Amino acid sequence: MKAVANEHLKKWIEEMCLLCQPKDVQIIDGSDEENKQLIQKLIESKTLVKLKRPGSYLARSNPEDVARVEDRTFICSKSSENAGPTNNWQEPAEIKTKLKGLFQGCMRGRTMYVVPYLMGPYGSPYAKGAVEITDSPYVVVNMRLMARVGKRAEEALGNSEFVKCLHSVGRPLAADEKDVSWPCNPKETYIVHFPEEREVWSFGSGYGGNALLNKKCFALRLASCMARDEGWLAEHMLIISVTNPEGEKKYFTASFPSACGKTNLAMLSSTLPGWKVECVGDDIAWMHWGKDGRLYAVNPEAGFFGVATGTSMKSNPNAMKTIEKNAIFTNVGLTDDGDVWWEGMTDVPPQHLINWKGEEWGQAAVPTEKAAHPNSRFTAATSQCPVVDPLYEAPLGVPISGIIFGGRRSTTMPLVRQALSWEHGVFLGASMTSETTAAAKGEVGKLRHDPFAMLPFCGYHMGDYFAHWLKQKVSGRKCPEIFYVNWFLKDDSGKFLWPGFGENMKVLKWMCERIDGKTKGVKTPIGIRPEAQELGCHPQLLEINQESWKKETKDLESYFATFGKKLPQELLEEQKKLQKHFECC
Ligand code: TSX
Ligand code: MN
Repeated sequence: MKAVANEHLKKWIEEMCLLCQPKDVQIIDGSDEENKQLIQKLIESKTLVKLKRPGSYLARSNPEDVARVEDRTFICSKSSENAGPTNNWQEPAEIKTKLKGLFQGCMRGRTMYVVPYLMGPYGSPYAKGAVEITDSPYVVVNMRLMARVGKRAEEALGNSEFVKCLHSVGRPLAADEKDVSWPCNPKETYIVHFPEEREVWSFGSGYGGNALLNKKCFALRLASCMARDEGWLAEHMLIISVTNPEGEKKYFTASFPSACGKTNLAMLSSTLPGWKVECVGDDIAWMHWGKDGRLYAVNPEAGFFGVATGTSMKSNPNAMKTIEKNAIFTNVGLTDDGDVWWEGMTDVPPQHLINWKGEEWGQAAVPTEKAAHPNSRFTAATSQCPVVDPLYEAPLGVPISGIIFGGRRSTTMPLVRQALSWEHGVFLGASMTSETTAAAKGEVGKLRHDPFAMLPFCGYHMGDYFAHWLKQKVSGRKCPEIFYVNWFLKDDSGKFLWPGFGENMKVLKWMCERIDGKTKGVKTPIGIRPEAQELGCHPQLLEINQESWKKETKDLESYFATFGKKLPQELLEEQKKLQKHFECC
């Protein structure tokens, strides 16, 4: 084993070797040669299949290990009150004893990989160092695309403390036992966060957010706690720039619940001549206030881990170009010529392929099985995106002019509106709701609350989180304008009223013009809206239905009540204001 310089890391590796008892230890340096060897090993173990696309591979997971496991995810702060009513909590010392039992000898017969990584651009004062210890080489090759991994990250750690992420697939190998292609332990899966100790312990799953601990576990759950303590924001938001025909550029962040096309918006291909969108990130924004009083965002990630299903040259041509090479695909179909396919990629499916479960697919006239799992993924570096913003790695981030919230709603929520104040904007974030789709588990079309799209990702009490947002308005600061959008309104016959996708550029243009004071807008009780002719859209897209809003406001009252006394008074006041308005008329 190569020596490590950081004293804390040296000690932690020794401790974790004693606990997990791996066959050997490999410190990840991030080199191409090292990656080549890991890929070779993954091909030999049949975890990866080499594809026709240059430098690209396919992985098929165990069918029981296909998504994040929210009922197995815990926020183990010292006090249960700090985890709040929306997180699972267990007493930290008790669960750590349980975890130590599970991790005892869990890496027998496997290599322990030590992955030093940095979240945030190199040289950024906002970047944070961490190390993931994992027994999954699949995790290592994905993290290499998703984060800044290896020697440079280890150097950036210096001798300081770092976030400790421990991961095991939870399936030790006996002396001469043959490995399976996707080792995991679904019955004993635990994703456990210790916010005060800045630690994550993840056991039993090799998939996505359960195993790539840099992403949801660190950059959102732990980082949201750090942000609360240090006065910044760690958010589940994409970051884009919008440039007008005069070449003037504005940056926006946006958060949406799942199945709203966040990655599609992050790489939007504009239909408006002269207007363009460029991408800084598609999932996470770390935001700090600059000396000039403006809010600056960095993308802590270095890659995309996007949903493949539904991605096409029509829905997201720039994502399709991003994954033309050096990409890892998980749980998609494998075509006869060694390429990938998933539902929604093309109008006509291939005649035959091997589906995500490794089965023959396509002979039946109406396939009963899916080619790809609905939560199938692609992994690729941000740098490969053809519309990557020139400042995507700027150490101080990009200045944010607007923050966009949204949700998938077939009724009630108009296409776009602008918040009336910072408090009203925070209220809009807190009142985010979305209708479930077939991609998510559970009933289709059910309304779910997902405040700030942070419900599964906030590492502390959501009431305190709302208060933290409200506190950001301080004199001397220029808060971004806040907007709320809904691309998914339907008419009475069930047809989408708004064409969406590239046409959303028109909505972004209106936002830019509002920010610059170039258009007046119409003030309503739920926010400032455009004139229908400004967007050239159906007037129904901007209507306010009194009855629907009366119901909406009442539902919000009972939702807000679930946060108890931690719900900030300002948000209750916004809700009451609306209730009063819609009751009387
Ligand atoms: O991503 C979407 N966006 C945002 C794009 C930047 N989707 C896909 C959602 C699933 C992830 C959308 N779907 C959007 C949208 O704006 N809008 C819709 C609804 C819709 C679907 C199909 C059509 C129109 C709207 N088709 C035609 O009009 C032909
Ligand atoms: Mn996300």
